[in-house]
Amino acid sequence: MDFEALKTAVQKGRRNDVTALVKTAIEEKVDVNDLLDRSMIPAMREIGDRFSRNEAYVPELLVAARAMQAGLTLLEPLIAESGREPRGKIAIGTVKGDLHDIGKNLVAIMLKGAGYHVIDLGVDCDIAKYDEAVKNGAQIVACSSLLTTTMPYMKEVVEHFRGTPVKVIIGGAPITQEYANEIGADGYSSDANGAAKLVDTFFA
Ligand code: B1M
Repeated sequence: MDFEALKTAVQKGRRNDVTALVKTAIEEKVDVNDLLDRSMIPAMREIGDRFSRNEAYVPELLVAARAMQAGLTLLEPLIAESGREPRGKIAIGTVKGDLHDIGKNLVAIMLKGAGYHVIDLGVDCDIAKYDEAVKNGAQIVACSSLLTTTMPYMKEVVEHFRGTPVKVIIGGAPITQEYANEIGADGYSSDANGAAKLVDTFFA
């Protein structure tokens, strides 16, 4: 199995190549963990790092994510059979009153790419939605906001989960580390790849 070829195909967003390589790997009974850990997850990490350094842009991240998803769809039954446990369960949603979801979707993609089980709550999420996800096992709640008018809702979410084991992390264009500190959030990231790295710190 050519792990480098698969990695490159994911990074370049060559969905058909990814599909063909993963199908061949399945036929050759390559270990699904090797496919993920030696090829596909590092591919997403590297493009995420380039995105963080402004060396790759949203469209490149999106095509890579689409190619990654094509591979993951083929691997899903094998992942289930292999008993591979997700690294943790993360609920993500854009906060109440806010309908922007492009950044939130990128964060969800990077988290999935990093091996987490992601519960995507969509947009306009109130506390009840985050709560429901926590009842379904989410250990971390990730909130996204793009509007200065919806930022304050993050404070309500943070206060709601204060004193519980649930960690609340936040991000979005108007959000800063200072704001995260001010409202007592457990973490902040300015971009999607950073969000995956931030989540890693809770499971280290
Ligand atoms: Co809206 N919009 N919009 N909009 N929109 C902004 C945000 C705005 C800055 C434009 C402007 O005026 N210059 C402005 C907000 C101003 C402010 O609050 N001060 C604005 C406005 C005012 C509005 C409306 C109110 C307009 C109106 O109707 N009058 C309205 C609000 C609707 C609502 O939400 N209730 C509105 C609507 C829309 C569209 C529907 C048309 C569309 C959204 C489509 C969609 O998301 N499906 C839209 C868009 C596209 C934008 C802009 C142009 C682009 C946003 C975007 O997708 N960026 C935006 C202007 C801009 O940002 N230049 C704007 C790309 C995306 C990859 O970046 O979301 O920042 P971003 O995500 C990043 C990071 O922030 C981070 O990671 C991502 C990847 O690196 N991140 C996280 C995000 N979430 C995270 C969560 C984490 C961690 C990191 O958790 C831990």
